Amino acid sequence: MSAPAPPRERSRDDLPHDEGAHAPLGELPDEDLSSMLTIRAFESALLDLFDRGMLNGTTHTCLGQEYVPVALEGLLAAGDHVFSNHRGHGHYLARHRDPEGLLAEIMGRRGAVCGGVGGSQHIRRDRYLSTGVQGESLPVACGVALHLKRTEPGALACVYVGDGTFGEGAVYEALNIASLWDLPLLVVVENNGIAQSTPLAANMAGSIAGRAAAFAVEHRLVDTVDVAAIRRGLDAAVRAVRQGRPLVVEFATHRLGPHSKGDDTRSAMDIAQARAADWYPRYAAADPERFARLDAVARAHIAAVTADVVARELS
Ligand SMILES: Cc1ncc(C[n+]2csc(CCOP(=O)(O)OP(=O)(O)O)c2C)c(N)n1
Ligand SMILES: [Mg+2]
Repeated sequence: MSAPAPPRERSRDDLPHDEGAHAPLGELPDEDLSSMLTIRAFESALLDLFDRGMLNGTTHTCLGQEYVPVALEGLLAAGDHVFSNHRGHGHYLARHRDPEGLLAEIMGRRGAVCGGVGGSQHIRRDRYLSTGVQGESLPVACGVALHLKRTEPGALACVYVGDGTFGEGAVYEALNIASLWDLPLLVVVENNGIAQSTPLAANMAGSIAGRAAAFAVEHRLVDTVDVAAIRRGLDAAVRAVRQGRPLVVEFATHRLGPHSKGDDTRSAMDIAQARAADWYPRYAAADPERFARLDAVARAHIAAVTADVVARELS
């Protein structure tokens, strides 16, 4: 008996890809644009709090990548599980829309989501769990996906990982089992081309697509910031995940800021490229009046949340 053929490697043609900064964007409800703007305002506020010496430790912002969890949120159901990583503020805010609880968590103030003991990277709320340990969530998500398959068919486990995390062995054990057991596992790779200070080209032989194919797992590449197009393009594949066809979705994305604080080793050209790919000016240009209105609301909301949380007692 011959082995089943692995799925073909997906090309950039599988989903609408970026036609450039002036291509028209698909219709996006206010709610989704507000979600992206809230994440940006939240992380900008965090950086400001750091500058004022009001936060301890470090932070890993997702500035530039906010559209990824917002796009996913439109494809996820309430009963799905979401597993996040060290760069998880956007994942949490897209899922729970709770800047207050998250900021209180980061600052260890009253009202914190996890009593202030988890901080930015270790959050658990309902079916949402994050970890700062790279790759740790993949095997855990596999177990959850198996449980969902048995007890809540149609629900899935979604895991966010970075490109660098694709170097962790646990990722491959998880892909192997997910494929073998037809688990409803959705792996979202935020490929920003760098892991801390190591560019992708220096740490990955082959490709993310090729590695998924090695386990007969479907792979899709998303190379656009157009949230409506992303959702349209992924809809059928995410439905298939719910029926037990695991999927790796690779977002070609960019982080605007450093890895965490003060550790940006990228060249000026790389940083300029990340800025040029930013969704924010693109959405601003697409509908200036609506964008300015929603952005002002998001900033005012985060400013009010910040003033409130900062004034609270420690948790
Ligand atoms: C097991 C483990 N090794 C190392 C680290 C330190 N570390 C935190 S994030 C990171 C790089 C992650 O890169 P990537 O997966 O590409 O995600 P990105 O930061 O680009 O979002 C490293 C090495 C860690 N948290 N866990
Ligand atoms: Mg990375």
